[in-house]
Amino acid sequence: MNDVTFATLSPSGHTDGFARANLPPLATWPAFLFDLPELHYPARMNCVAELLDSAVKRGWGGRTALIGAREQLAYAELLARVDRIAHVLRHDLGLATGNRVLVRGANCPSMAACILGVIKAGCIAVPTMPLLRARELKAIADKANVNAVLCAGSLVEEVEALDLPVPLVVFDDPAPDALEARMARHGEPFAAADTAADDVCLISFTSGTTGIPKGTMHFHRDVLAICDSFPRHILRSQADDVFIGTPPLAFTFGLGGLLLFPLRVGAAGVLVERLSPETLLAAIAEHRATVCFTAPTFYRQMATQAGRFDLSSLRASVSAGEALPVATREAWQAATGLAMIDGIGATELLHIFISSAGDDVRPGATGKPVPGYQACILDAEGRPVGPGVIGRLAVKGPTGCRYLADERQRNYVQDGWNLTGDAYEMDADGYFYYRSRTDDMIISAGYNIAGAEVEEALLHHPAVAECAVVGRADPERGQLVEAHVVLRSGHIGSEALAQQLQEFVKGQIAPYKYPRAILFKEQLPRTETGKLQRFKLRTEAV
Ligand code: 3UK
Repeated sequence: MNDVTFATLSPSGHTDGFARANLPPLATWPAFLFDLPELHYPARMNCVAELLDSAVKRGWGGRTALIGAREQLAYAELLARVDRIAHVLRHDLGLATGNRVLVRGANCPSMAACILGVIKAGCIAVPTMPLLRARELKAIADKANVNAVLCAGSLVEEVEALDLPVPLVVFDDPAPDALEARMARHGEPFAAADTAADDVCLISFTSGTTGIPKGTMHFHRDVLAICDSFPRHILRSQADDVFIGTPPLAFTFGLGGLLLFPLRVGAAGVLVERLSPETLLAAIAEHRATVCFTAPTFYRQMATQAGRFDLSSLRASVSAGEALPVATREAWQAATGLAMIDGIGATELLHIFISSAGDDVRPGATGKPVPGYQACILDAEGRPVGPGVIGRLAVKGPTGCRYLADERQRNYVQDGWNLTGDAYEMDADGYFYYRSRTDDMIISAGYNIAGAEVEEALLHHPAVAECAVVGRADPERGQLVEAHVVLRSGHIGSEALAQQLQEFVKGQIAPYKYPRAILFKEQLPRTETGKLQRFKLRTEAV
């Protein structure tokens, strides 16, 4: 197989050279693989023209593209809206190609249209999550040096507080200078900006459970490459699919799963905000959704209520963002009959790169590399290790890490491999098993303990709704295995129950791994992308 590391980039279609100037040095890029014919893209292309204009040209104009809480848009209607937005950006606001546009909103059709409009205009979309506060938004706006902001009317306060010296246009808003009023003045089609396949179109900030957020830069070709990998080969999405789920569009898990993947095949994406496990189940039934994307804890909570809803339309459920415990896989399968599709993705690689579906699923394993990607396990010195040895997960494929002006590029990419920061193990058949984050391995009295294994054991207990196991600094043992447990309703935390849980764990896994401390909690701290914030548990006062 050929590793293609581009010694040069093709001529940019951008007037503003910010993105090219702030890409990491070529020598620090990962290798890129384009062996598969479906990953051969033309040197010049705009990914939104490929996703949207081509769909309408193919005769899909009347098909439903997006379903929101208040409106539905057919492909032709979405295209018309995207074109109007592109006109506003380039003509009314006078933005140049290559300018960065921060987009802020909850999941809804207008948020999606804004992201697509920015990219079709040849600008670079910087999507941000609704829960971010002024300080976090400021860090992103500064780092990406944004030239304009598109913000949902209901979320504008935090942006106004920043007092950025760039145009701010609100959308989903009746104001006379809002995006909708401006769009009404532009009826003509917008010819997609003539960009290079390797021009940056998206800067996605990592959800960052720790540290300063990193901006990951993605090309037009990367956006298509994720559509032509996981959904094509593992999910096997088709035109009659209806995608639904919880991840925000500003998280690449949601951007791919709820917007890009459906558009690539002429399918529909349901975009509704603030879904709970219960309302997601209701929405699946209401929209006859076929494919669901959400995090493991959501599936675990949904499993207990699934019986009350008509989920007969659902054919695939994708779990990502965190490790999928076998107990959760089993509960979901028992409730719905569906074999969960686990998949590991990362903002740096844009979407899922290891996964398996259907008969290829092996419980406990994330899966095998998605066609187009390669993976292996490396030891501390960077040498590949064989089956049964825990080491650092290393990946390469059509997408890979390019941080926006960030020294941490050298940590994530070594010898052409993307190092995700996960400790994994491979079996003799090439399946990959998640063990922990490399920096989360608990070392207690000389033993290496993967928190996920202890969590797995606890989750099999009927009183446990959710749990998180961390290593807390301990003078005697170095680290102490500490479990934070959320109980199912009807159970009350007590010393007796804690002891019962400890015995329960000892009955399933090597006794030295049992949680010496158990703390009962109302809820666990999570990011907006659904990830557990383990560092908060490790450091909080007890
Ligand atoms: C962890 C998993 C075990 C793992 C993401 C799908 O999560 C996404 O991106 P992030 O940048 O985080 C990446 C890290 O999250 N992780 C994700 N999926 C799994 N661990 N099993 C899994 N199935 O530590 C990884 O390094 O927030 C997920 C698609 C797009 C994404 N950006």
